[in-house]
Amino acid sequence: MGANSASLSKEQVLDAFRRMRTIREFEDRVHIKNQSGEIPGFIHLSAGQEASAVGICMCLAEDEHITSTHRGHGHSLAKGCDVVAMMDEIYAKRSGLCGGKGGSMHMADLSKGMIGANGIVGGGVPLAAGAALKSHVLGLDKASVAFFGDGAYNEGATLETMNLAKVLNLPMVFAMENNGYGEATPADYAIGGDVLERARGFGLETYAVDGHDFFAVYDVASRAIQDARERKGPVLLHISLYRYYGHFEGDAASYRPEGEAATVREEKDCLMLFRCDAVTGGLVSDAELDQVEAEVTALLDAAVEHAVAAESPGAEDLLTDVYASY
Ligand SMILES: Cc1ncc(C[n+]2csc(CCOP(=O)(O)OP(=O)(O)O)c2C)c(N)n1
Ligand SMILES: [Mg+2]
Repeated sequence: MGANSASLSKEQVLDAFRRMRTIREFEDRVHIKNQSGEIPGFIHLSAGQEASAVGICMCLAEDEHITSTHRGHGHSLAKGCDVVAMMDEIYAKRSGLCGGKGGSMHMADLSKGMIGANGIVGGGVPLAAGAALKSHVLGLDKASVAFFGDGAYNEGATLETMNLAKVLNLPMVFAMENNGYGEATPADYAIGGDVLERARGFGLETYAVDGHDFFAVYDVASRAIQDARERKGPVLLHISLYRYYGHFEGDAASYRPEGEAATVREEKDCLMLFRCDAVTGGLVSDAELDQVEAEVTALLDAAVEHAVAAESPGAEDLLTDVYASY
């Protein structure tokens, strides 16, 4: 554990575990409910990647912004979006986070600093630069974070934004979540050159971190975000992790070697490592973590029940939310 994570209070440690556990249970429920045909739309799950979302979002204030990807449930929950409203949104109900009109790939809650999930690979990256530009223009000490994947690291929008962020010295962190694959294409094959060298070529500060280790992510992210706030320059985090489910729900994932996902779960699961480190380090007890798990299970039971029973939008909702009023 580094200096920053060592200064986390017991409440913060329990909160981090709660957020990670909530994401895992949310994703596992959606996986099951999608298989039974209850959920409309296209779903991408982030189970396995929780330590990155939570380790980074815990370093941000509510009014600091993130942008996400097509795999955005974890980022949204980590940033504080309401669990019940998110499940309602997945079920396309009127009480959903976005009125049931966005679904899985368009979660957003500006009141929590969550600008949006995004079906366009790399599409969220320039939007985070926009939030950072606001901070720059108004002279605020607020940072913003763009989450994106290894596939998005090869998108022009991402590369152009790295350049712009350096030119304008935007208070921005590029959080590249490398889960080893962009759809079925291995990251090792698709990324030309060295990941960190590429970002350094744009003049960014860079850090590499094990994305299975919450405390390691928190240590690096808190430093990177503070540097961005203090206008020391934009930063790239290369976060190595793994997604347990397929690229999308329904993907047979035949491009992965047999047993790869099971081995990562067994040896590097972020919740398992968290429990081990936090208990061994004397930060919390097993019983306290068990209690959090039980509360999260009850919350997810209630969220699914609420979503199933909630009302769908009606014809009268068709023309609302079309234009923003200023
Ligand atoms: C601009 C664009 N190109 C292609 C796609 C199709 N597509 C959806 S997800 C994806 C892979 C993205 O991989 P990565 O950035 O590594 O994110 P991950 O799915 O691994 O979280 C692709 C190619 C898209 N949605 N948008
Ligand atoms: Mg990927």
